[in-house]
Amino acid sequence: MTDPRLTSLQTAVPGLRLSTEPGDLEHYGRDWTRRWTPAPLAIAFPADVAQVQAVMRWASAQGVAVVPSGGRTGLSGGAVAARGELVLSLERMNKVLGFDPVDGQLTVQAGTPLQAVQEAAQAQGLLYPVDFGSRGSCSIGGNIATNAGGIRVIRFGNTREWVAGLKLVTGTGELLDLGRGLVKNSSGYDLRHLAIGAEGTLGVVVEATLRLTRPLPPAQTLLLALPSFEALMQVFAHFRTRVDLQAFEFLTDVGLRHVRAHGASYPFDAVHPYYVLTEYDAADEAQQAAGLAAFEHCLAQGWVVDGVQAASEAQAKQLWRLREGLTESLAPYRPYKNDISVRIAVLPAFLAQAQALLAEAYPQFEVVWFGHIGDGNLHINVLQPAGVADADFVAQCGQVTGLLADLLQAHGGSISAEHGIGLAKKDYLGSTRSPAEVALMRGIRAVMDPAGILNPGKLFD
Ligand code: 2HG
Ligand code: ZN
Repeated sequence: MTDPRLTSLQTAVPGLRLSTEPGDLEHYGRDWTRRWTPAPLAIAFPADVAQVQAVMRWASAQGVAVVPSGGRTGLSGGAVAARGELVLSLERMNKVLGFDPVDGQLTVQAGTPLQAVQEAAQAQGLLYPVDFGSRGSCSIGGNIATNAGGIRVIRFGNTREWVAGLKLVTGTGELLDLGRGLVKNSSGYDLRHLAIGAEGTLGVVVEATLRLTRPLPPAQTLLLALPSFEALMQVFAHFRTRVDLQAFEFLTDVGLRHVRAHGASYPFDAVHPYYVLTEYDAADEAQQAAGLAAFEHCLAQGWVVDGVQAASEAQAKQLWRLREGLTESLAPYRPYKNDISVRIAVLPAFLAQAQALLAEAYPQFEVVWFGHIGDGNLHINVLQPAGVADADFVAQCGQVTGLLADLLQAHGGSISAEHGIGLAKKDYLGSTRSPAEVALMRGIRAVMDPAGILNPGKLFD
């Protein structure tokens, strides 16, 4: 029998597409974490902003919790619906609405996949520079909700830097037109930036106006093999001052083993403890020579023991697979993820302590480190061994995360660099944000969502 709330929703929003198909509940109720059992009330697929507003007005009147939903590639449970929520999928709102050649700004609906945004920019001879492995599946609305980072932050910053305008539907169904593409606007609080990274707790992102930039110059892609983490920091310090970096990513032999087992090809004969995948501007001979000189210097210092330059775009893609294939290759182990950041200057000191902590805490678990070293952002994936029960594994990892959170606090770092707090990290929010900050966040949330229906239980309770 149909839930009477859905009959009421259908009456309140005529023409709204709704699904209660078991396959849809399962699919739209989860994200890439695979840790919570999906149990949404139903999935709503609004066709336009007016329908989103009508759904939110209805939900706030009825007290029904709503989970805004993009590509659900999140890794913190921010888009999980495990408690009878209505999932509000932006998937049908996936159109590029327009491009202004004078402003160089692209306006898209929130459900547009990141890759489609990048392609629309490219079609205008420009670049939307935020980029990461899930580009084909994630949506721009989700990117905005988590202030997503990725592999080009070192050059271009996070999603936040590129959002010139944002349309947001609040918990009461009000439509806010924030920023409006203005370059200058000194007229009080910039609510746009509150919504960015709010994980759908302050409103539903329905439309974004994005800044674009000039395409990147031709790059040299280089995979380096390194003997130690100390060498990694030396190589980074050397390269960043001699070339214009487009990316500087690292992984270890442990991650390499998984990604190779998953089909990525490996260019070296021997296996090494650390790897860097870097890209830097190589538009002319001078830039190419600077890159080569940096490489040779690192080799001479013993910071690098081997290296391979991509000779073609196809080879560059192969090298990138070693880094971008990591998340997928680890997924079968249902890893417990930490996504942490510290200031780059603090990284060596923090890492020495963090590595010691994790080695002691997880002697029996496999731990895979990788990430965006140039942003001070490390990803730690703890693999769940066969035979260890879910609850035991999560409890143990949660306890270690508490210790890691203390260490991060001591070093002024963050418990979530780019994946968001969601459900997974909310117990540790206090290590990164002060009680006064959290109290203010609660107050802001209560103002923008007085009925408490927007993604409840996410970020904080
Ligand atoms: C990446 O950098 C993503 O590849 C995912 O942020 C990280 O799977 C992870 O832990
Ligand atoms: Zn990342």
